[in-house]
Amino acid sequence: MVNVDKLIQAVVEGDKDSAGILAKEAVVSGVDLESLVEKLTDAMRVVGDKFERFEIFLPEMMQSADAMMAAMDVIGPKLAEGGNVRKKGTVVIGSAAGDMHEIGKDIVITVLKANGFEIVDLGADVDPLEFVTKAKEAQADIIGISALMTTTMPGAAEVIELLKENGLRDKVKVMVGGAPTTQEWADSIGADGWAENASQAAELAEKLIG
Ligand code: HCB
Repeated sequence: MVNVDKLIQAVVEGDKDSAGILAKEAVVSGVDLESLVEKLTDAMRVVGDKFERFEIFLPEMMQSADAMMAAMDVIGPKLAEGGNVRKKGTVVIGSAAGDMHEIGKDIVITVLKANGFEIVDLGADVDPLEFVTKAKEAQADIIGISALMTTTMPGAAEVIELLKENGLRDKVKVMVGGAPTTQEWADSIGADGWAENASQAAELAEKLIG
């Protein structure tokens, strides 16, 4: 019987080696991987809350990020297996300007790929104009923007303004997400959709391409 609680604990405590081993056990045991990823995402929120309360500091938050990435290195490929092979559309995705957080974006990418989307991953700290240029080049259906900080959320609004300025707003849908974001904020900047997690992002992407 796999111990999901131990895996969560390893991520919260930043124990990268145990996280990798426990993730392998979880994958072999056949647990539902999407719900496992959601539990691990909640674990990262616990880490963030501890950081905010000064119970842990940047090095510990980095260790937890490493442990989460070690777990995702194992879980991600399995999650992507058996995905829908029929191409549904192209998504250009990245983290907003100034934002180095990538774990959530990478999970969204894995789930989108498993659901038949082609991905152009722009990485982290993406300039608003780059989103627009790359979306045009790739003839993308959707731009996905991940913002993990209140200070980087305005970058998403800039992408939408640039799409308008370049006459592309009606050609490319914009979906946004990231821990501090909300549906209300997404509506306020004129995004086409907001997703709370990776499974919702995949559902939303399908809806957006009709
Ligand atoms: Co970071 N950090 N961090 N951090 N960090 C946060 C985000 C805080 C909330 C922590 C806190 O104070 N409570 C905070 C931001 C506060 C704010 O906005 N006001 C913060 C801060 C302050 C900072 C630094 C400034 C710290 C410092 O240097 N003093 C610094 C900023 C660096 C920068 O970006 N310029 C920093 C650095 C780091 C690292 C490097 C240690 C590490 C990132 C490692 C990496 O990504 N390679 C890190 C981490 C890990 C976090 C927390 C703990 C977890 C983030 C994470 O990976 N979550 C985070 C706390 C939190 O989020 N509450 C904390 C797990 C993923 C799976 O969840 O929400 O990202 P997610 O993604 C979900 C979901 O949102 C959705 O689907 C995903 C999968 O389910 N989704 C989308 C995401 N993107 C989407 C896009 C779409 O289109 C659709 C859906």
